[in-house]
Order: sequence, then C-alpha cells, then structure tokens
Amino acid sequence: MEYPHRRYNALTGEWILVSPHRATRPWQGQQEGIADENKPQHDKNCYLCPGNERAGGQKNPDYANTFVFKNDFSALLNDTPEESAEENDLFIAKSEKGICRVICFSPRHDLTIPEMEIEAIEKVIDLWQKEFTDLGNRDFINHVQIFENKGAIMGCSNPHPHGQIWAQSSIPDEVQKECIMQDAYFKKHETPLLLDYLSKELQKEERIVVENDSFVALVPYWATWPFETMILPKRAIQNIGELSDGEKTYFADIYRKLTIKYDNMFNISFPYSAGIHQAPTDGKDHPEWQMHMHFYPPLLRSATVKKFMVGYEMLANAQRDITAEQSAQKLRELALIHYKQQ
Ligand code: H2U
Ligand code: ZN
Repeated sequence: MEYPHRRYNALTGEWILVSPHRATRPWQGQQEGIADENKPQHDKNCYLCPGNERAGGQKNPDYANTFVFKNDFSALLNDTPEESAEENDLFIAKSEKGICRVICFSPRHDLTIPEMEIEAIEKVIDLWQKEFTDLGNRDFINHVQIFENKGAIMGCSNPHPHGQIWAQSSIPDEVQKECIMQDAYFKKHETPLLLDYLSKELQKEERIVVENDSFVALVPYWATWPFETMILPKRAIQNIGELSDGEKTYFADIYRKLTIKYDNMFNISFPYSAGIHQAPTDGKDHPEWQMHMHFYPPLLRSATVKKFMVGYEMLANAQRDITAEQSAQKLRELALIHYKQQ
C-alpha cells in the first residue's frame, strides 16, 4: 500500500500507522554525534575490561572469552520480602523478586558482535543458554529477559561489548502481550503463531533480510522502528535452552550477519536495543511460544538522524514513514562483509 494505512501487529495486538508518502520530509532538527571508533583493545578505565576494578569495587578476572557477573546496581533483588498493598482499585503495588546480571561478550574492549568471530559469538550464545537454564530453573523466576543495549544513543553506559539479563517473578508487559496473542492463536490454529508467520514470510520473500539453515532475519510486517528486525528459528523452539550445538552456530551466524548489515547501513557501529523473547519459565509447557530475537535500532535516515517516538506516537499510536518492505530491501542489499574489512 502506498497510501497511509494501519497495520496490525499479530504478535502484540497493537496497530502501527504507516505513512509511506511522508518519507521525504525535510529535517532541520537534532543530529546525533558519531561515537569515537578508535577504541583501544584494553581500556584501563573500563569497568568491564579483564583485570579491571568495577564501579562496585570488585575486580574482574582475566577472562578469555565471556564473563558474567551480578549487576552491581541490580534493579531487582533475590531477597525482597513478599509484600503487597491494595488499598482499593486505584493504588496497587506488589513487591518483585529477581536477579540481574551483566554479560561481557568479549575481553576485547574495541569489538562489537558484528566484528567478532563466529566462534566467539557462539560462546555468548552458550552463556545465554546456561544463564537462561540456571535462572529459569529457580522457583521464583518466571521470566528471563536477555538483552543488549548497543551505542550511547540507546543509553548504553559503556562501549565494551556487553549485554544484560533481568530475571524475575512476574511476566513483564511487553512479553505478556505476546503471551496473550500467541496463546489465542495456538488455541485457534493449533500451531505456533510465529511459525505460521515465518512460513508465510518465506513465501512472500519481500521482508526477508538474510537466512541460513536454522534461522531467518526479517523486517516484521508490523515493524515500528525504521530498521526494526526480528530473528526467528525455522523450527518450533520455545526457549534458547532447546537449541542444539548446530543451531547455536547458526544463531551466531545470523546474529553476526544481521549486525554486519546494520553497521554497513551508514558505515558506523549501528546502535540498537535487542533482546530475546521466549516462553515463561513457570514450569509449564508452552507449545504456543516461539522464541525470537527483536532488534530495535533508533536511527532513521543517516548516522546522525534518529527516529523520535514523540508527539502522536507518545499520545496516540506508533507511526512510521518508510515501509517495512523498503527497509527490508535496503538491508537485504547491504554487504555481508563488515565495512572495516572491505
Ligand atoms: P547498559 O547495558 O545499559 O550499558 O548497562 C550496563 C549495566 O552494567 C548497568 O545496569 C552495570 C550497570 O548497573 N554495571 C555494573 O554492574 N558494574 C559496573 O562496574 C559498571 C556497570
Ligand atoms: Zn572495556
């Protein structure tokens, strides 16, 4: 559709307003700075580099691959006592238990996922799998959120390649929406929503960015952010714990390929928030759930112009100009060799 339209997000039940004719509007607003690309391999002032002292005073080991530690400023605590306040229907609060961890992806301060070797990325996925299983198996943990903030523009506090895990008792809101939609779809069709969605996308081809034997990266039909993407497994997989060794290699491969394309978009280290959504760890089977990874990059038309989710978007509805199909085509055409290696 070339005229303004609303698209339905079958995964969340929300709508997105698409205005393709508007993509050429002028921009005289804020421009973002470009981060310094010349980083040292080891930075003595970095809280996450091997051997350095962290902000909380603890010392990092001389780790050779990945390194995980309890977040020194955890938003959730595992010893929070149970407490709830419900005065009436208007003032409701409940205590929340959880565990927050930080994962360093590499000992190298200057690397990011798209610049790492596939074997090194596999070690990150290995650790995600271990952490998911360890945290998810605990009685009081019903949801494990693995995520990465990349780039200062996304609020990332440190350029050292790292991600986080927040595990908690409740199902967070963004995930809850997907629980409801996947559950309803499964009850009606008896197949997972995202598996059906992927097979239709593979037929249409117009939103596929890159694929390998086990995974597909695509721009979802309902994408909100200009270059939003999603990585989907080709077979039914409820959570990262179910990935075989071979599938972990393919996961590393597609994660790397997608982020290389991102970096090649504007020849910069492309910022985003990314994270894995998977079935709740509530001890139940979740055949309706298909694990997937979301990428939400903030940039719009250049390395320095970001998409602002303000005004109409804050008050009414998410909106985009460039269509998901146009974004997918752009991403598809970008090289699979990182610009620094070209
Ligand atoms: P970002 O992923 O948004 O950059 O956040 C990094 C996290 O690392 C942040 O939650 C933690 C912060 O609390 N951190 C430590 O636990 N120890 C430190 O020494 C520095 C940062
Ligand atoms: Zn560092």
